[in-house]
Amino acid sequence: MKYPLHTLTALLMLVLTNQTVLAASQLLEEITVRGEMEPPTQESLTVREVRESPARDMGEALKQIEGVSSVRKGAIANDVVLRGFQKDNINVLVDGTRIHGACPSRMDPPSFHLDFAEISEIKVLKGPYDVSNPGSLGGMIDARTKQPGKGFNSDFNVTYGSFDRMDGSVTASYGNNRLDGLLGYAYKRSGVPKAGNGSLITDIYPSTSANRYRADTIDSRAYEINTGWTKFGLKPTDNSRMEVGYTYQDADHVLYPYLRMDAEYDRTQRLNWSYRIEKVSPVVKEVNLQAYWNQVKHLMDDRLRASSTPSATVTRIYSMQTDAETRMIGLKANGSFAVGDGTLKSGIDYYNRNWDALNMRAMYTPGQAYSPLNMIPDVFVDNLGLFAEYEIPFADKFIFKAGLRGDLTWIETDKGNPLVAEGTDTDFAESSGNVQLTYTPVTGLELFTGFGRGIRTPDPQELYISLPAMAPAITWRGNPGLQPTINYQADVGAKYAATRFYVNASVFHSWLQDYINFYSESATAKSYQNIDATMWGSELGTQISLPYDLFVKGTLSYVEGKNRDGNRPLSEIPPLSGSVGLRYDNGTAFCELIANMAREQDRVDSGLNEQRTPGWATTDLKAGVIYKSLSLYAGVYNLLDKHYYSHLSYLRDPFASGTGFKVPENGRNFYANITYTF
Ligand SMILES: [Cu+2]
Repeated sequence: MKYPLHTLTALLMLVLTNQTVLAASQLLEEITVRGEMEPPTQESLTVREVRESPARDMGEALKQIEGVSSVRKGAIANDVVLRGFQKDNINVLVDGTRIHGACPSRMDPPSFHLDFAEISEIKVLKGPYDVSNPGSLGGMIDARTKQPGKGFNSDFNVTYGSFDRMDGSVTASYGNNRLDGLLGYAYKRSGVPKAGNGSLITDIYPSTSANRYRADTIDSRAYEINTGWTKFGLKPTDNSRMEVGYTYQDADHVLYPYLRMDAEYDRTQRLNWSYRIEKVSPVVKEVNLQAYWNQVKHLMDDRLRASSTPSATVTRIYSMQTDAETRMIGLKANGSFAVGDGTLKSGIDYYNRNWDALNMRAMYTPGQAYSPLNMIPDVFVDNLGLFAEYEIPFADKFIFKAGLRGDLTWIETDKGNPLVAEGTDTDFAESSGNVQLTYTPVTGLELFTGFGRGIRTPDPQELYISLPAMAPAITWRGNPGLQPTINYQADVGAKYAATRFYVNASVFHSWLQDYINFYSESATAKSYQNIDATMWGSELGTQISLPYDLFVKGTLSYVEGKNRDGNRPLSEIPPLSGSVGLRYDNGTAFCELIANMAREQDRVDSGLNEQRTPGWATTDLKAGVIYKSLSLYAGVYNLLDKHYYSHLSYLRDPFASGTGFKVPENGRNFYANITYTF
């Protein structure tokens, strides 16, 4: 074992994380895959890492990856942030399909609409290097669902933990050479977690706030989610496969202390059909066809808050409610072809997204209580895109890759609201592209450089949302004149991999033209504007296998954003953070100690009255045994019961009910998991 010791020592001093595995050999395989198979701009999370962690959703689980953070709004439904890029600045996909939440306040981000038990792997691509999907401006996250294996397989998985949290799932599958099928069901629920100071995370408002939870609801169930799914596969020939999958998810009574309302329900359906044929001819390497549909129905109101207390004006069980729905239809066709010494991948894709949100408030229009308002005025977005990407190795040590993509986008309102008339339309024609060069001077060392232009169009909310309020309450409105954001980004990365470890370092710089920024339009209105902005950041990651069955994993992430027009920091940028984990794993038993830390975030957007967030450090401990097809894990997270906040969970207008109310992270929490595979 030859390690460049000086490098490692430096890394270990800097970094830290968690991570884990069922068997030492599996861990080594992960190290190999990450070290040798993944390009420096790509990261992944395996099913093992998801299972061992007490993460309640994908947003929380992905925080294990350097460069990824999340926005906490409650006990669940964490929104993924990649290198400071969030919401529509990144693509979060499921098996390559687009899914958007229905809630205008992102109670249900894309990653909320699937269960862990459906997932086999999550791929994270950083930077504007994905041309096969529209809108991968800052990066792309794709959750791949499990495929049925050969023969009969099933597994049973249950986790129980602090705050009466329970997660359970059962999957069963059968497959032969021609046909396969899979069935799965998952259930999760939790009470309201407590923060490190012993208070419920719902208990963050003063007793005078209208947004405080009512005495009988403050400790009610934090969420309850049932998910069922099925998948069928057919292999007409040895080199082709057709697949159809369907998922139904019903989330009930989901609390969002970050916001002024809670979700009564959030019901999702996902349907995905795909056909793939490989090795058609020496020239045609692969052809993929895909068609998908999904729908989310979301109802939220304030019935659990003091603001719904009956009065002369509040005559229903709520004082405010939003009934929202979104639908997506998508088609994709692409292929890979041998051209010269390289591979050409090219394709066409189309999607149609509809988004409608109806808001009703007791006091919005005096004399007309609960008059309906088209908060998001039934907006249709059509997008048609074409792309081509060519990859060619040359001179033994180099790989050159270049991609180009063109998109046409049409957006139209089917209803009107105080901001925009029915039938208003806008369209965009944009192109994106990138060049990437990978150099392997010696085996194991990979140097990467890339430059890209990424595009994303304004979304229906940023363009057309309208939520008027009587001063001093804040009006929230879109900006129908918004232009698409263009990201010119440069990346440099280096990865060194040997059989027992890898180190990956990357730096990026983004010049953002027409970045869509949330801002204070006036003392009583918040809206969106195009600004010039820059972002830069760096990540470091490593996984090392040491003697005596010991493993070390570390991550370090930093990003900085600047509003160049306003000459101040961009809002909602995560602070410097990192983790380091030490693990003993002999293949049948493991034990892991993880330290996580974040520095204070003092780069805040004064224009939004954003507040500083102090730094913090927490410790997690977990252990497990594997006996044949049974595995048992148990752990305690936030061992020292620290009371702390993630900077991204700061409550901002138009929802802030004052300054300084934040949703704290969970205090000390225990969990135990049993998985049985047969
Ligand atoms: Cu909502």
